[in-house]
Amino acid sequence: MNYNFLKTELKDNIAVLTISAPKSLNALNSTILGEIGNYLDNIDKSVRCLIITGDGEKSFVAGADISEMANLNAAEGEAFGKRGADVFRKIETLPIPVIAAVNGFALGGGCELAMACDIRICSSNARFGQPEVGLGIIPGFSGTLRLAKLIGMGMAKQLIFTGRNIKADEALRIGLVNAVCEPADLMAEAMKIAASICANAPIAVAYAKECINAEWDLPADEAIAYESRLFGQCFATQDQKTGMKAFLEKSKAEFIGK
Ligand code: CO8
Repeated sequence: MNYNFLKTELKDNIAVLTISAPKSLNALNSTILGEIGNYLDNIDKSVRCLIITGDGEKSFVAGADISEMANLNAAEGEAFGKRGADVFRKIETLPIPVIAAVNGFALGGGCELAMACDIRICSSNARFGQPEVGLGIIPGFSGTLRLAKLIGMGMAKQLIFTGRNIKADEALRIGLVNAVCEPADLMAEAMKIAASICANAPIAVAYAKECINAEWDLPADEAIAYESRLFGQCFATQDQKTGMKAFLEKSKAEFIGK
């Protein structure tokens, strides 16, 4: 599939999706959101891990496209917000892990995109923030929900109410990212994490993601039951037999995703 604003690569079961709109520091307009949604709907079945990054050295995604939003009315604003939120929810519920490799500005919708991913690492020049209130809006791609979940309500409220941008080291300290690396090392580091995920049983990884996502919102007893059910389902897979047999034989398991 050819896209106007996305570059796509696939190597050893790892897909890399690069958002590329250099004139606007990769800001997300409706077309780009549509392309990302289309890409996710058609992602190759062989992919076991997806890395999302931004084109260039300056910006991951500098937010939703302000020029597209400037003249929206309330109904159009809600529709635009829903469009982004739906695409980001697709990322969150994709049955494979998604890593955000944040290579610069991750502001507004860019920070929200990173937060919809399962794992975030960033380069030392990255900047995060939710500057929306300075534009007269609020985070509209599920940022109020995910930022509070990730870093706690107090810090999320402060960042959103002030609109302050933070540097990579502060993002690491508050748990918004898992690791910071030199810009030149970012993609290699993301590939390394992806490769270590790909070495594991794909269905087990998918079930683990599903459990962690689902259990967050469930009462403890239901969450425990949810995990027990998917734990049981693992024993219906060939990869569980392969993995445990390999352990007992002191050999390396080759998982097939069945
Ligand atoms: N939208 C549109 N264009 C953008 C955006 C953006 N978010 N960010 C940057 N650009 C454009 C600039 O307008 C500029 O274009 P031009 O060259 O034609 O003037 C070009 O990118 C380069 O930008 P700058 O010259 O400003 O570069 P600087 O290095 O000086 O500054 C910054 C970089 C700090 C990233 C600066 O561009 C900036 O502050 N950008 C806006 C950041 C921002 O506020 N993002 C949040 C947007 S709101 C949002 O994301 C809401 C999400 C939820 C939507 C809900 C829908 C209802």
